[in-house]
Amino acid sequence: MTEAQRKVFLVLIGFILLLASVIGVVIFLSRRKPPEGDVAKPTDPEALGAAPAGSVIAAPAGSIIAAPAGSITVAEASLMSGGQAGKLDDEFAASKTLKEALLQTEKTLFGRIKTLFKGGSAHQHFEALEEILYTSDLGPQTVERLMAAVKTKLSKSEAGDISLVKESLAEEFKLIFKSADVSEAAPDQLMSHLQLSAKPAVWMVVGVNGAGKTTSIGKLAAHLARSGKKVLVAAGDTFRAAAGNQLKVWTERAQVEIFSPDGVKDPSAVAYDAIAKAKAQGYDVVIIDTAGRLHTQANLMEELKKMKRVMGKVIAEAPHETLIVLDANSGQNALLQAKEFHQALILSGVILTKMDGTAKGGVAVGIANELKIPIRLIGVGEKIGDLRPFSSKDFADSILY
Ligand SMILES: Nc1nc2c(ncn2[C@@H]2O[C@H](COP(=O)(O)OP(=O)(O)O)[C@@H](O)[C@H]2O)c(=O)[nH]1
Ligand SMILES: [Mg+2]
Repeated sequence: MTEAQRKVFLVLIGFILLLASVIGVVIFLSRRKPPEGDVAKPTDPEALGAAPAGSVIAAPAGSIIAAPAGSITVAEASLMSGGQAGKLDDEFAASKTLKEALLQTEKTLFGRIKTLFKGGSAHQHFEALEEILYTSDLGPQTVERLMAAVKTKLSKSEAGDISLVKESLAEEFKLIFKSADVSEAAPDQLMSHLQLSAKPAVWMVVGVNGAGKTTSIGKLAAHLARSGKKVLVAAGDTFRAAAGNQLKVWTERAQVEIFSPDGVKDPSAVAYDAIAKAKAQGYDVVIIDTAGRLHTQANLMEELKKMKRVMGKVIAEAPHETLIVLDANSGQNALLQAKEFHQALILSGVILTKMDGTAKGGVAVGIANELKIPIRLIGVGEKIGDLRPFSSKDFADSILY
């Protein structure tokens, strides 16, 4: 090897070594764990499992039901890295106004009355008005009452203009809701008409499957927790295996505690133990979820009656509220359900859900008129903030004016 060849060889070796060390440094840097605080969004479930108890899992609306047991979506995971509270606040804030939520009712029921009376006098359209009311989920008894009121009002007027019809309907609604003890509540007074004075206050939530019990409990629990109450939610729907998981996700979103003992199939036992725990540990409110269906429909009412009796063994006055959840879209069926549950359990109030859907809303008037059970809350969507206090004045205003 000549001197020149030797030099070229050495330079080549030097270059290769330099290249190797540069590659080494690059690999080292790329594999190095980023410093703390740089980790933006943990996405693997293991990491999330280590999240502190009670951390919020705010899933997008609708994803709750579909999520397999214990799983956490990427969207949920991204929230775990911080900003949960902000997201929860967003959910509360982003909700519809009552007027927006009742848009469907306005379109289907009273919107039709408005167009009906665009021309001519109310006298001419009397039959058409009756037909509209009959198809608005009010129930025959309530339609008759309303028609009688309209008739009386119109008998005093030759012209019979639309404002008289509205006036008489509004007045009659007011009377009906008053007789059912529906009180006025400001939009921010969600709980003002629910029993909260006892400690713990025990609320039993009943209704058929799919009505929105679990969802409404989640929303209620979130509002209560937000106002500083210590809340325990009992998983009393032991019939459906998925029910417990769904409730768990909701309680995590609401940042409240769930009582769901493993392997306990007797809903009365769950209710009893939950109330006993709440009493011993200073909880403010216990909300008890229940099944909408058992193996046979006939047994459901007996089971619920038993649950109610058993609750009274821990706290004599419990449950302080027996709330039925009704899907407003189920029309006259909702009225029948309310009747059946009321007969068995003596209901204290109604939560009318899915008013954001194609609900005609008339069922609220029908229930108040026939059963004298107050409508307390309405569900206007699937988000945590989509729960509104029912206000008879707002209800009448938003559909008549
Ligand atoms: N749009 C809308 N959907 C609702 C409302 N309340 C409940 N839901 C939906 O109705 C379905 C049944 O609700 P769930 O709480 O499981 O009913 P449960 O069987 O009575 O416990 C779910 O898909 C909910 O997201 C509401 O106010 N508006
Ligand atoms: Mg449920």
